[in-house]
Amino acid sequence: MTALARKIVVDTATTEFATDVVAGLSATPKRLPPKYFYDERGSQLFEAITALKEYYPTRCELAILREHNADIARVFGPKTALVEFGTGSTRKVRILLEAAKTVEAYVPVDISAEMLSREAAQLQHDHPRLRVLPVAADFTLPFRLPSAIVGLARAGFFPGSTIGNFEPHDAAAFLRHAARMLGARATLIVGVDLVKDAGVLNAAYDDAQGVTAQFNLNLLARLNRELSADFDLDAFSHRAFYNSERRRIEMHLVSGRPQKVHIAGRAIEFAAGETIHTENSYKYTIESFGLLARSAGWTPVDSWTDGYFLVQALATRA
Ligand code: AVI
Repeated sequence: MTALARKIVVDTATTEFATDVVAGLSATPKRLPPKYFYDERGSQLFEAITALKEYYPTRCELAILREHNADIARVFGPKTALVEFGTGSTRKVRILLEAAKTVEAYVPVDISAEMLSREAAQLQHDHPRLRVLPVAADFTLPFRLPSAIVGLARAGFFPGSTIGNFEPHDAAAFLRHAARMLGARATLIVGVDLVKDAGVLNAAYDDAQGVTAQFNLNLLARLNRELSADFDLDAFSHRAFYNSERRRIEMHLVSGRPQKVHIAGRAIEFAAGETIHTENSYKYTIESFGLLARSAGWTPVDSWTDGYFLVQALATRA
């Protein structure tokens, strides 16, 4: 290998980001993958969203977990390893662990190795008898579970209604993948946002303070920062609405005028009023989520709800 060849380091993450963005903005209608919301600023804005009075899902899920943690914990068998898919913060699993005395090992799985090791170390400190075994991986793809959990029963935890950000066929594919990862006689606890009054849903994704608008627009700011794009943020606005036919919140960025934007050597044209579709957040009923889970090899075994949000326990067959 020549000295020059050794110096060229291909940043595959940036390349994939640029490829996804150019593909999405060249499609009709234009779209961007929601996973790119979560740079540092986007993660801070999402945290701020979870504290908004209009954004009920986090508050409702935490309250359900607090009220029913003992019942939820009863779903886990003796000597269990609990695998959390896409951990981020350990705030929710801590509530479960308080009651789940049969959980002997906790496996947080997240792509962000830095946050993962910080959260895992703190949790290990607070639960010295629990085996905390972090895995840095994309939780939507097959990953290797730690050999230290061999012999333990397996349970999964997927809170936050993240399942709603998947298209339904991708949600089913994720549930099948979780079933394969956890194996026979496993259980899975999933947080699911429920279909409800459109006014409540619209307000949750278009709050009065405009935090969700900032979260949506940060995607364009990120493209300017990381891919040297030249989006004029004042020329785009946030639009979120409940599509009752498809039972989903749609988030878009609307171009306020005809304009041309440059990104990664391409010129992208926008008509006035043209939108970039940035996110779907699907809402389920207890029945529709049960059907989805059954189609993916899970059986609903118990559920807890306040009418707004659902914590659903699933089991794989023996
Ligand atoms: C992460 N996810 C479950 C959030 C949701 O409610 O779909 C993302 C979000 N988008 C706008 N507000 C919150």
